Amino acid sequence: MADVATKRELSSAETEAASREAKRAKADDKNGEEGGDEAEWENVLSTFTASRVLSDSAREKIMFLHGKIADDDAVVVLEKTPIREDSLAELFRGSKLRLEMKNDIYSSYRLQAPPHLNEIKTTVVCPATEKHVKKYQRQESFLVEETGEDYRAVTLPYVQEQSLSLQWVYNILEKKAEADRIVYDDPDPELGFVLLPDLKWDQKQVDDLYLIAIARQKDIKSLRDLSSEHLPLLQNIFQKGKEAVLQRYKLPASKLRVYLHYQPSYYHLHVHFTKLGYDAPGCGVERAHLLSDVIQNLQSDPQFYRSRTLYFPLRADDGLLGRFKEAGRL
Ligand code: M7G
Repeated sequence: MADVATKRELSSAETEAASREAKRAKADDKNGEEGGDEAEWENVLSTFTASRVLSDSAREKIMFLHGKIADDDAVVVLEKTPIREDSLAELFRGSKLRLEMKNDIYSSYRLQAPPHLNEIKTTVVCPATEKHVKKYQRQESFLVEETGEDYRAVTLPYVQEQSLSLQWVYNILEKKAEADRIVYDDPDPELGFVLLPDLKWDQKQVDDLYLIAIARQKDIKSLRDLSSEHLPLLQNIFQKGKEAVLQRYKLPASKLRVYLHYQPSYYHLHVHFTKLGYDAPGCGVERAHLLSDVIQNLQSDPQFYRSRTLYFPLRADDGLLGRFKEAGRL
Protein backbone atom coordinates (compact mmCIF):
# COMPACT_ATOMS: atom_id res chain seq x y z
CA MET A 1 0.00 0.00 0.00
CA ALA A 2 1.28 3.50 -0.75
CA ASP A 3 -0.27 6.38 1.15
CA VAL A 4 -1.39 4.63 4.32
CA ALA A 5 -2.23 6.67 7.40
CA THR A 6 -0.74 5.72 10.76
CA LYS A 7 -2.79 3.32 12.84
CA ARG A 8 -5.12 4.82 15.39
CA GLU A 9 -7.25 3.60 18.21
CA LEU A 10 -10.96 4.05 17.68
CA SER A 11 -12.38 6.65 20.03
CA SER A 12 -14.32 5.25 22.98
CA ALA A 13 -17.49 6.79 21.52
CA GLU A 14 -16.94 4.90 18.24
CA THR A 15 -16.24 1.64 20.07
CA GLU A 16 -19.26 2.03 22.34
CA ALA A 17 -21.51 2.82 19.39
CA ALA A 18 -20.22 -0.25 17.54
CA SER A 19 -20.69 -2.41 20.61
CA ARG A 20 -24.26 -1.13 21.17
CA GLU A 21 -25.00 -1.83 17.52
CA ALA A 22 -23.56 -5.36 17.81
CA LYS A 23 -25.67 -6.10 20.90
CA ARG A 24 -28.78 -4.76 19.22
CA ALA A 25 -28.12 -6.84 16.11
CA LYS A 26 -27.50 -9.94 18.23
CA ALA A 27 -30.86 -9.46 19.91
CA ASP A 28 -32.52 -8.99 16.51
CA ASP A 29 -30.86 -12.17 15.22
CA LYS A 30 -32.39 -14.21 18.00
CA ASN A 31 -35.79 -13.27 16.64
CA GLY A 32 -34.77 -13.87 13.05
CA GLU A 33 -34.72 -16.98 10.89
CA GLU A 34 -31.71 -19.29 11.24
CA GLY A 35 -29.70 -20.67 8.33
CA GLY A 36 -29.15 -19.54 4.76
CA ASP A 37 -25.98 -17.94 3.47
CA GLU A 38 -27.34 -14.42 3.61
CA ALA A 39 -28.36 -14.63 7.25
CA GLU A 40 -24.93 -16.01 8.18
CA TRP A 41 -23.15 -13.19 6.34
CA GLU A 42 -25.25 -10.50 7.98
CA ASN A 43 -24.72 -12.04 11.36
CA VAL A 44 -20.94 -12.04 11.01
CA LEU A 45 -20.88 -8.35 10.19
CA SER A 46 -23.38 -7.23 12.76
CA THR A 47 -21.52 -8.71 15.72
CA PHE A 48 -18.14 -7.23 14.79
CA THR A 49 -16.87 -4.69 17.30
CA ALA A 50 -13.94 -2.72 15.94
CA SER A 51 -11.27 -1.71 18.45
CA ARG A 52 -8.60 -0.16 16.24
CA VAL A 53 -7.66 0.77 12.71
CA LEU A 54 -4.61 -1.27 11.71
CA SER A 55 -4.04 0.78 8.57
CA ASP A 56 -6.01 2.69 6.00
CA SER A 57 -5.58 4.58 2.78
CA ALA A 58 -7.84 7.39 1.61
CA ARG A 59 -6.42 7.09 -1.90
CA GLU A 60 -6.96 3.33 -2.14
CA LYS A 61 -10.25 3.58 -0.23
CA ILE A 62 -9.36 0.72 2.03
CA MET A 63 -9.38 0.20 5.80
CA PHE A 64 -8.02 -2.69 7.86
CA LEU A 65 -9.68 -3.08 11.26
CA HIS A 66 -8.94 -5.20 14.30
CA GLY A 67 -11.72 -6.13 16.66
CA LYS A 68 -13.86 -8.92 18.03
CA ILE A 69 -16.61 -11.15 16.76
CA ALA A 70 -18.11 -12.57 19.95
CA ASP A 71 -14.97 -13.61 21.90
CA ASP A 72 -12.76 -14.14 18.86
CA ASP A 73 -10.19 -11.75 17.48
CA ALA A 74 -11.06 -10.67 13.96
CA VAL A 75 -9.54 -8.65 11.16
CA VAL A 76 -11.98 -6.97 8.79
CA VAL A 77 -10.89 -5.36 5.54
CA LEU A 78 -13.24 -2.83 3.96
CA GLU A 79 -12.51 -1.77 0.40
CA LYS A 80 -14.62 0.38 -1.90
CA THR A 81 -14.98 -1.38 -5.23
CA PRO A 82 -13.95 0.21 -8.54
CA ILE A 83 -16.52 1.89 -10.79
CA ARG A 84 -17.51 -0.55 -13.51
CA GLU A 85 -17.86 0.58 -17.09
CA ASP A 86 -20.74 -1.80 -17.73
CA SER A 87 -22.78 -0.21 -14.93
CA LEU A 88 -22.32 3.43 -15.99
CA ALA A 89 -25.64 3.79 -17.80
CA GLU A 90 -27.49 2.46 -14.75
CA LEU A 91 -25.37 4.63 -12.44
CA PHE A 92 -26.27 7.84 -14.29
CA ARG A 93 -29.90 6.91 -14.70
CA GLY A 94 -30.55 5.60 -11.21
CA SER A 95 -28.54 7.97 -8.95
CA LYS A 96 -29.41 11.17 -7.13
CA LEU A 97 -27.11 14.14 -7.58
CA ARG A 98 -26.60 16.83 -4.94
CA LEU A 99 -24.84 19.99 -5.97
CA GLU A 100 -21.95 20.94 -3.68
CA MET A 101 -20.63 23.94 -5.53
CA LYS A 102 -20.78 25.66 -8.89
CA ASN A 103 -18.31 28.21 -10.22
CA ASP A 104 -18.22 29.26 -13.87
CA ILE A 105 -17.78 26.05 -15.89
CA TYR A 106 -16.87 24.00 -12.78
CA SER A 107 -19.31 22.15 -10.58
CA SER A 108 -18.99 19.36 -8.03
CA TYR A 109 -21.70 16.98 -6.83
CA ARG A 110 -22.31 14.21 -4.37
CA LEU A 111 -23.70 11.28 -6.26
CA GLN A 112 -25.83 8.81 -4.34
CA ALA A 113 -25.73 5.57 -6.29
CA PRO A 114 -28.25 2.73 -6.05
CA PRO A 115 -27.05 0.43 -3.21
CA HIS A 116 -26.03 -2.46 -5.49
CA LEU A 117 -23.67 -0.13 -7.38
CA ASN A 118 -22.12 1.16 -4.19
CA GLU A 119 -20.73 -1.95 -2.54
CA ILE A 120 -17.82 -2.40 -0.16
CA LYS A 121 -15.77 -5.55 -0.61
CA THR A 122 -15.42 -6.97 2.88
CA THR A 123 -12.92 -9.60 3.95
CA VAL A 124 -13.20 -11.22 7.36
CA VAL A 125 -10.46 -13.23 9.08
CA CYS A 126 -11.87 -14.86 12.21
CA PRO A 127 -10.48 -16.15 14.47
CA ALA A 128 -7.46 -14.05 13.53
CA THR A 129 -4.06 -14.89 15.00
CA GLU A 130 -1.52 -12.32 16.13
CA LYS A 131 0.30 -12.95 12.85
CA HIS A 132 -2.78 -11.93 10.86
CA VAL A 133 -3.10 -8.73 12.88
CA LYS A 134 0.57 -7.92 12.23
CA LYS A 135 0.24 -8.73 8.53
CA TYR A 136 -2.35 -5.99 8.10
CA GLN A 137 -0.76 -3.44 10.41
CA ARG A 138 1.00 -0.47 8.89
CA GLN A 139 4.68 -0.78 9.68
CA GLU A 140 8.11 0.23 8.58
CA SER A 141 9.88 -2.40 6.43
CA PHE A 142 13.52 -3.42 6.18
CA LEU A 143 15.22 -5.15 3.26
CA VAL A 144 16.83 -8.43 4.29
CA GLU A 145 19.65 -10.18 2.45
CA GLU A 146 19.31 -13.95 2.75
CA THR A 147 22.04 -16.30 1.53
CA GLY A 148 21.29 -19.98 0.94
CA GLU A 149 22.95 -20.65 4.30
CA ASP A 150 20.83 -17.99 6.06
CA TYR A 151 17.76 -19.71 4.66
CA ARG A 152 18.72 -23.06 6.17
CA ALA A 153 20.00 -21.64 9.49
CA VAL A 154 17.56 -18.78 10.16
CA THR A 155 14.50 -18.71 7.88
CA LEU A 156 13.63 -22.38 7.56
CA PRO A 157 13.51 -23.10 11.33
CA TYR A 158 11.39 -19.98 11.81
CA VAL A 159 8.99 -20.93 9.01
CA GLN A 160 8.65 -24.46 10.41
CA GLU A 161 7.72 -23.07 13.86
CA GLN A 162 5.67 -20.03 12.98
CA SER A 163 3.93 -20.07 9.63
CA LEU A 164 0.24 -19.37 9.10
CA SER A 165 -2.13 -22.32 8.79
CA LEU A 166 -2.55 -23.82 5.32
CA GLN A 167 -6.00 -25.23 6.02
CA TRP A 168 -7.61 -22.88 3.48
CA VAL A 169 -5.20 -24.19 0.81
CA TYR A 170 -6.06 -27.83 1.56
CA ASN A 171 -9.78 -26.97 1.55
CA ILE A 172 -9.39 -25.62 -1.99
CA LEU A 173 -7.36 -28.62 -3.21
CA GLU A 174 -9.88 -31.04 -1.68
CA LYS A 175 -12.85 -28.99 -2.96
CA LYS A 176 -14.13 -28.42 0.56
CA ALA A 177 -14.20 -24.66 -0.04
CA GLU A 178 -14.47 -22.32 -3.02
CA ALA A 179 -15.13 -25.28 -5.36
CA ASP A 180 -17.64 -23.22 -7.34
CA ARG A 181 -15.01 -20.52 -7.95
CA ILE A 182 -12.43 -22.77 -9.62
CA VAL A 183 -11.39 -21.47 -13.03
CA TYR A 184 -9.16 -24.40 -13.97
CA ASP A 185 -8.30 -27.67 -12.27
CA ASP A 186 -5.49 -29.99 -13.31
CA PRO A 187 -5.83 -33.08 -11.09
CA ASP A 188 -2.40 -34.57 -11.82
CA PRO A 189 -0.74 -35.19 -8.41
CA GLU A 190 2.73 -34.12 -9.64
CA LEU A 191 2.05 -31.42 -12.23
CA GLY A 192 -1.47 -30.44 -11.24
CA PHE A 193 -2.79 -27.21 -9.73
CA VAL A 194 -6.01 -25.35 -9.03
CA LEU A 195 -6.48 -21.87 -10.52
CA LEU A 196 -9.09 -19.67 -8.86
CA PRO A 197 -9.83 -16.03 -7.98
CA ASP A 198 -7.70 -14.65 -5.19
CA LEU A 199 -9.42 -13.58 -1.98
CA LYS A 200 -8.52 -10.00 -2.88
CA TRP A 201 -10.45 -9.97 -6.18
CA ASP A 202 -14.21 -9.40 -6.33
CA GLN A 203 -14.34 -10.59 -9.98
CA LYS A 204 -16.52 -7.64 -10.96
CA GLN A 205 -14.05 -6.28 -13.53
CA VAL A 206 -10.94 -7.67 -15.24
CA ASP A 207 -9.05 -4.41 -14.65
CA ASP A 208 -7.90 -5.70 -11.28
CA LEU A 209 -7.85 -9.41 -12.19
CA TYR A 210 -6.15 -11.46 -9.51
CA LEU A 211 -6.03 -15.25 -9.59
CA ILE A 212 -3.84 -17.75 -7.77
CA ALA A 213 -2.64 -21.12 -8.98
CA ILE A 214 -2.13 -23.52 -6.09
CA ALA A 215 0.13 -26.51 -6.74
CA ARG A 216 -1.22 -29.94 -5.83
CA GLN A 217 2.19 -31.04 -4.52
CA LYS A 218 2.23 -30.33 -0.79
CA ASP A 219 5.94 -30.33 -0.01
CA ILE A 220 7.13 -27.21 -1.84
CA LYS A 221 7.19 -24.38 0.67
CA SER A 222 8.46 -21.54 -1.46
CA LEU A 223 10.83 -20.38 -4.19
CA ARG A 224 13.71 -21.66 -2.04
CA ASP A 225 12.57 -25.29 -2.44
CA LEU A 226 12.47 -25.12 -6.22
CA SER A 227 15.02 -26.92 -8.36
CA SER A 228 15.10 -28.03 -11.99
CA GLU A 229 13.05 -31.11 -11.10
CA HIS A 230 10.10 -28.74 -10.64
CA LEU A 231 10.39 -27.25 -14.13
CA PRO A 232 7.59 -29.45 -15.60
CA LEU A 233 5.27 -28.31 -12.78
CA LEU A 234 6.13 -24.62 -13.22
CA GLN A 235 5.80 -24.82 -17.01
CA ASN A 236 2.47 -26.58 -16.66
CA ILE A 237 1.12 -23.89 -14.30
CA PHE A 238 2.41 -21.14 -16.60
CA GLN A 239 1.09 -22.63 -19.83
CA LYS A 240 -2.28 -23.93 -18.69
CA GLY A 241 -2.85 -20.97 -16.38
CA LYS A 242 -2.38 -18.51 -19.26
CA GLU A 243 -4.66 -20.56 -21.51
CA ALA A 244 -7.38 -20.68 -18.86
CA VAL A 245 -7.20 -16.91 -18.30
CA LEU A 246 -7.42 -16.30 -22.05
CA GLN A 247 -10.41 -18.57 -22.37
CA ARG A 248 -12.32 -17.28 -19.34
CA TYR A 249 -11.39 -13.59 -19.26
CA LYS A 250 -10.21 -12.97 -22.84
CA LEU A 251 -6.90 -11.65 -21.53
CA PRO A 252 -3.83 -12.72 -23.53
CA ALA A 253 -0.51 -13.59 -21.87
CA SER A 254 0.84 -10.19 -22.92
CA LYS A 255 -1.59 -8.60 -20.42
CA LEU A 256 -0.59 -10.74 -17.45
CA ARG A 257 1.93 -10.47 -14.63
CA VAL A 258 2.59 -14.01 -13.39
CA TYR A 259 4.84 -14.27 -10.33
CA LEU A 260 5.74 -15.84 -6.99
CA HIS A 261 6.29 -14.00 -3.73
CA TYR A 262 9.39 -14.40 -1.66
CA GLN A 263 8.79 -14.44 1.28
CA PRO A 264 5.21 -15.61 0.83
CA SER A 265 2.67 -15.41 3.64
CA TYR A 266 1.60 -19.02 3.07
CA TYR A 267 4.31 -21.67 2.63
CA HIS A 268 2.68 -23.89 0.01
CA LEU A 269 3.70 -23.29 -3.60
CA HIS A 270 1.33 -20.91 -5.36
CA VAL A 271 1.63 -18.50 -8.28
CA HIS A 272 -0.04 -15.10 -8.60
CA PHE A 273 -1.72 -14.13 -11.89
CA THR A 274 -2.56 -10.41 -11.99
CA LYS A 275 -3.43 -8.04 -14.79
CA LEU A 276 -0.50 -6.04 -16.08
CA GLY A 277 -1.08 -2.40 -15.18
CA TYR A 278 -2.98 -3.24 -11.99
CA ASP A 279 -0.83 -2.17 -9.07
CA ALA A 280 -1.51 -5.33 -7.06
CA PRO A 281 -0.30 -5.34 -3.44
CA GLY A 282 3.10 -7.10 -3.29
CA CYS A 283 3.94 -6.83 -6.99
CA GLY A 284 7.05 -4.69 -6.37
CA VAL A 285 10.54 -5.90 -7.35
CA GLU A 286 11.52 -6.54 -3.74
CA ARG A 287 8.95 -9.32 -3.36
CA ALA A 288 7.67 -10.53 -6.75
CA HIS A 289 9.64 -12.98 -8.92
CA LEU A 290 8.30 -13.38 -12.46
CA LEU A 291 7.51 -17.02 -13.18
CA SER A 292 9.20 -16.73 -16.58
CA ASP A 293 12.43 -15.59 -14.86
CA VAL A 294 12.14 -18.38 -12.29
CA ILE A 295 11.83 -20.96 -15.09
CA GLN A 296 14.81 -19.56 -16.98
CA ASN A 297 16.97 -19.33 -13.87
CA LEU A 298 16.29 -22.98 -13.07
CA GLN A 299 17.02 -23.96 -16.65
CA SER A 300 20.44 -22.33 -16.49
CA ASP A 301 21.23 -23.47 -12.93
CA PRO A 302 19.22 -26.39 -11.46
CA GLN A 303 20.00 -25.22 -7.88
CA PHE A 304 19.60 -21.49 -8.53
CA TYR A 305 17.10 -20.79 -5.75
CA ARG A 306 18.84 -23.01 -3.22
CA SER A 307 22.17 -21.23 -3.52
CA ARG A 308 21.49 -17.63 -4.52
CA THR A 309 21.22 -14.68 -2.16
CA LEU A 310 17.63 -13.43 -2.18
CA TYR A 311 16.39 -10.06 -0.96
CA PHE A 312 12.99 -9.32 0.55
CA PRO A 313 11.32 -6.81 2.87
CA LEU A 314 10.24 -7.67 6.40
CA ARG A 315 8.07 -5.56 8.67
CA ALA A 316 9.51 -4.07 11.86
CA ASP A 317 7.81 -6.50 14.23
CA ASP A 318 8.10 -9.62 12.05
CA GLY A 319 9.60 -12.39 14.17
CA LEU A 320 11.81 -13.39 11.25
CA LEU A 321 13.41 -9.95 11.27
CA GLY A 322 14.22 -10.51 14.95
CA ARG A 323 15.90 -13.82 14.07
CA PHE A 324 18.03 -12.13 11.39
CA LYS A 325 19.07 -9.51 13.95
CA GLU A 326 19.92 -12.18 16.54
CA ALA A 327 22.02 -13.99 13.93
CA GLY A 328 23.91 -10.74 13.29
CA ARG A 329 22.65 -10.60 9.71
CA LEU A 330 21.10 -7.16 9.95
P1 M7G B 1 1.24 -14.97 -0.46
O1 M7G B 1 2.30 -14.60 -1.43
O2 M7G B 1 1.48 -16.20 0.36
O3 M7G B 1 0.98 -13.83 0.57
O4 M7G B 1 -0.08 -15.12 -1.31
P2 M7G B 1 0.28 -12.40 0.55
O5 M7G B 1 -1.10 -12.63 1.12
O6 M7G B 1 1.11 -11.60 1.50
O7 M7G B 1 0.29 -11.91 -0.84
C1 M7G B 1 -1.22 -15.77 -0.84
C2 M7G B 1 -2.37 -15.32 -1.71
O8 M7G B 1 -3.50 -16.11 -1.38
C3 M7G B 1 -2.75 -13.87 -1.46
O9 M7G B 1 -2.84 -13.18 -2.68
C4 M7G B 1 -4.07 -13.97 -0.72
O10 M7G B 1 -4.95 -12.88 -0.99
C5 M7G B 1 -4.62 -15.27 -1.21
N1 M7G B 1 -5.52 -15.93 -0.25
C6 M7G B 1 -5.34 -16.00 1.09
N2 M7G B 1 -6.36 -16.73 1.63
C7 M7G B 1 -6.49 -17.01 3.06
C8 M7G B 1 -7.20 -17.10 0.62
C9 M7G B 1 -8.41 -17.87 0.59
O11 M7G B 1 -8.95 -18.34 1.58
N3 M7G B 1 -8.96 -18.05 -0.66
C10 M7G B 1 -8.39 -17.51 -1.79
N4 M7G B 1 -9.01 -17.73 -2.96
N5 M7G B 1 -7.25 -16.79 -1.77
C11 M7G B 1 -6.65 -16.59 -0.57
